[in-house]
Amino acid sequence: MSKLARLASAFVMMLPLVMVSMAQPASAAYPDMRQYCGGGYYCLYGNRDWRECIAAFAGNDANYADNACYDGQVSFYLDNRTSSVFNNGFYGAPDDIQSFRHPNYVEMIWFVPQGTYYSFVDDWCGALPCNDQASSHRWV
Ligand SMILES: [Ca+2]
Ligand SMILES: [Ca+2]
Repeated sequence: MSKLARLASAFVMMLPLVMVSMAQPASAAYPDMRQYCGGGYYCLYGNRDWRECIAAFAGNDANYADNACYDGQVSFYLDNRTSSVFNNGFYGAPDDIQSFRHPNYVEMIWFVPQGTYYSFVDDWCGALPCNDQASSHRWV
């Protein structure tokens, strides 16, 4: 099947799902939390589509082992948990983000330009999975 045909059939299959989700929003319990990412911050989320366990950073962080995230209460350690991100940094270098698999900026797994958000980080890293892997980040 051609790529276009695959896309078309995937789109047709999505339509009933979209209608179901409009009638019964799953977002009530776990809303899209991009709106809680303030200007100047790099925000990380524990689940896809910017849901669950938000953490926001104005600066660099060399090790997430001592960072919590907010999920209605401040809990759940951030380390090795990130599934989606939003770079809401202010325009003007350094305003892009490098995220790393390990503490101390070792092994970059994704790059997020200023003003960009990724609904699922695995779509933006290399051959090795990067979901639930991030342990540090820095502005560049
Ligand atoms: Ca996750
Ligand atoms: Ca890690």
